Amino acid sequence: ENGGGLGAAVVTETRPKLKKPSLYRVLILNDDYTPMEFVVYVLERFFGKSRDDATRIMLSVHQNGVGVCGVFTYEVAETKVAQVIETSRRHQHPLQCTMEKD
Ligand code: TYC
Repeated sequence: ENGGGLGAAVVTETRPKLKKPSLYRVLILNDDYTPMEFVVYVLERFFGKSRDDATRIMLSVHQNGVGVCGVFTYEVAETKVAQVIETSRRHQHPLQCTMEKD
């Protein structure tokens, strides 16, 4: 910056406008067939939950139909959803996972 005396260079500092990324909730859905232990495993493996937290979330989904696994930027959320669905499919469980804007 420089208010500028005669002949002085004028230096204008510009800051790029950084926008915070939108966040997305990753949700798991209840169903009648996926074993409780498999849901706990998925929450530990892909969402870094402790066994206790994973068990609480799984039971809440079992009772309420849906639950939040975590909140992530778009591409991370998309990857988690794909990992859960693919792992469930490989194990022939119908567990479903989706994302929505936070
Ligand atoms: N309802 C399932 C059962 O009784 C357990 C379950 C919990 C399934 C959470 C999916 O996201 C889920 N075996």
